Amino acid sequence: MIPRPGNGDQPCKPPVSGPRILALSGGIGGAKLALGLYRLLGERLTVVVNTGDDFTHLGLAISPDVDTTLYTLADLVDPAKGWGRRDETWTFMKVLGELGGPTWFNLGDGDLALHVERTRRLAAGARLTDVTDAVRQRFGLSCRILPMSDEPVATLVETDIGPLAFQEYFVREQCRPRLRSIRYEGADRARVTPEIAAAIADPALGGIVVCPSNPYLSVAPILAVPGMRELLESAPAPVIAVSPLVAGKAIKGPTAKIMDELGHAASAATIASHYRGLIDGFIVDEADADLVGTLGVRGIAAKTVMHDEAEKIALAEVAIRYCQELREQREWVR
Ligand code: FO1
Repeated sequence: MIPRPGNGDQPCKPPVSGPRILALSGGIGGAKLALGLYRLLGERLTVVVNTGDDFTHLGLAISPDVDTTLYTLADLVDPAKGWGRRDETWTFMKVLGELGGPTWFNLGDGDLALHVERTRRLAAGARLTDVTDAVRQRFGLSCRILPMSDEPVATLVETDIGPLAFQEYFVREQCRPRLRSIRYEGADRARVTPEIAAAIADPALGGIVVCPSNPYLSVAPILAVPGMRELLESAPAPVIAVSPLVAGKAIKGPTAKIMDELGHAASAATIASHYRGLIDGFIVDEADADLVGTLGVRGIAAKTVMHDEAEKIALAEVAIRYCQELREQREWVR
């Protein structure tokens, strides 16, 4: 029985015992499900986060997906944008613009402090894993938030206007250029961190949930870290994924557009086959319920669109239960 979140003034207090869940996530979409999982699991949740979007900007080490996860789980995120901090002020960007500096990537004043502090600690020799964990503790979060690797990996896209770094493509060019290919520079030199290896091998692990993040831009960089996919495939728990597409359309972001440009049919079925060999079960949206049984992998249908916290918790509950069911049936043994 999964504990229900608290009502009214009663905060949700997840029990400390019970199976652990490991989630793989990118930015905004993935963090929504991660929040639902966090409400139900507390310290029994570990989130492995994409760092392929990371870059150095204005001399600062920026880790957008790590920060989106931290801010979302700590209830600090800007609810309208889904990234950055709520109640942010923008004096730095205003003055930067007045000075003729680059303003295409928006850094709020409060957010800026995190980038400055991360840059300072990394320059002093700290690992991104430890810097992230220090911020996680400062934010009062009990779950673990683990960058996919401590070595830099950069998602680069080949487009019809030439090669672009991820944030140039995503933010500066607003995903308008046609995508030809994607590569994850530095992935061959990246290593799985001891924290991630231990979390995957944990005998108390009840399931691995691939969040509804972009499979090509957000989840693929995580899987490109040498040894990561093999560790996940041999984990002592089932691996499930949640489709980021609903009736062939992305809730947010360029997933459907880039699938089309890469020559893949934009459907949940394509994503299920993209994850084939890794996953033991796939959750499609209720609008795609007719695809269950045709996916080439076990699947169920559920409401995957998450407008509010109740819907995030509801989907998290479905994902946890599905892991439990697969585990009980031992159907996940490949
Ligand atoms: N997304 C935008 O669309 N425009 C921005 O100016 C922007 C700035 C930004 C700053 C810090 C941060 O942590 C995230 C930021 N994002 C911005 C979001 C980010 O580009 C994307 O959400 C991810 O990289 C994709 O998951």
